[in-house]
Amino acid sequence: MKGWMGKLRAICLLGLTALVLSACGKENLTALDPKGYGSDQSLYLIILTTIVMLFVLAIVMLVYAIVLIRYRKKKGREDYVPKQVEGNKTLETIWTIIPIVLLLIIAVPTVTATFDLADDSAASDNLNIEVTGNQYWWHFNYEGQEIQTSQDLYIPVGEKVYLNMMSSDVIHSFWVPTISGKMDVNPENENTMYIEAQEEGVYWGKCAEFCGPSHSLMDFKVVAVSQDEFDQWVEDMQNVDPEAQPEDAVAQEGEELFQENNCMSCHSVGSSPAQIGPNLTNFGDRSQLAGVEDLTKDNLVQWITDPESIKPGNKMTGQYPEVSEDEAGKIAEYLLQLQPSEITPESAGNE
Ligand code: HEC
Ligand SMILES: [Cu+2]
Repeated sequence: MKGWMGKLRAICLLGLTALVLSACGKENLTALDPKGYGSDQSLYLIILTTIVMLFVLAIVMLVYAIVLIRYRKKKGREDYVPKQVEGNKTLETIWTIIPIVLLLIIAVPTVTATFDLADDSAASDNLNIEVTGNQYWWHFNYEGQEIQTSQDLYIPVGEKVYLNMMSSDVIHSFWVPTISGKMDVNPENENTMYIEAQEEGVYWGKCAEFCGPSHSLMDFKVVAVSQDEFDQWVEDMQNVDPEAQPEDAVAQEGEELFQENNCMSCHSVGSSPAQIGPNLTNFGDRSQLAGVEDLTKDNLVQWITDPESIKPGNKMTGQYPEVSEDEAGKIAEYLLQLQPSEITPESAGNE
């Protein structure tokens, strides 16, 4: 009976572990199925270092097993002391050289890839985007294009896109596992990196440096579209008239409430660079709210009335007059119709 219970427990534990681990694998949030140069390099280095480590593990376990079997206490040989090899020059040399060689095998490709990914010699011929990390959202400024946007980074597929990255507060780290390596985003100095998506699609990004209570909710997306679609998106974004009135009467009321409730002191629509909160020019085109929740009217009303319940410690909570659910519904109608483009994460295949 007891053995049976033990086995059952072991099977349950194994099943649970498998379940937990399998949930980690989102198709577009994995470094193990690279679709960009940076992540190609990362995977190559992951495999290389794993092989080296397995090699070391195998040798150590082999020596361990030999020693364990050969020099165990045997009947009749209790006083046997094996030959002492302390200070053996040959052995000392061998086990100094092997680790050096192994470290070189890891270090040379790692350093090469690091310099390669930081190479910005072609930056001036390509798209440059200023990336700002904020607690707990990302802002993107398309240099020379008059486009400001937040949360979703649109890029043309197959092109190197140069990111110039800084933080407005604490250290964050920009990471889109499927297409890029990681890069720290600091408040003091600008770090640069380029990304390149080899296939069209939506790639999920994460902040990879602990930055506060909602660090794990600091999600964003890279939307990689064809060059034609990208050009269309740029045109759509540039054509937005921030003064345009919504057609719908409820949305119009919503816009007024948006202006009356201090929302504009942190958010902007259009290309003016208000930086305290996300730019909302194409808010209705997003598929996520604040990076994490599905963008639905209900969730949006919840965000406007109580952002703390969605992202603890966010910088919007308590910074505007209280709005009723009814008012929040009208504001939501206004924000959801901010849809300047047909090119969206959905059209690019967001899952
Ligand atoms: C003190 C500045 C501030 C004020 C005032 C403010 N917000 Fe925000 N808002 C933020 C910040 C910061 C975020 C990002 C929160 C996060 O994701 O951590 C945000 C996020 C949002 C989002 C989600 C945006 C996205 O890209 O998903 C919406 C919608 C929003 N705010 C609406 C409003 C409305 C409506 C008001 C007025 C009732 C308002 N905000 C007032 C700072 C502010
Ligand atoms: Cu962060």
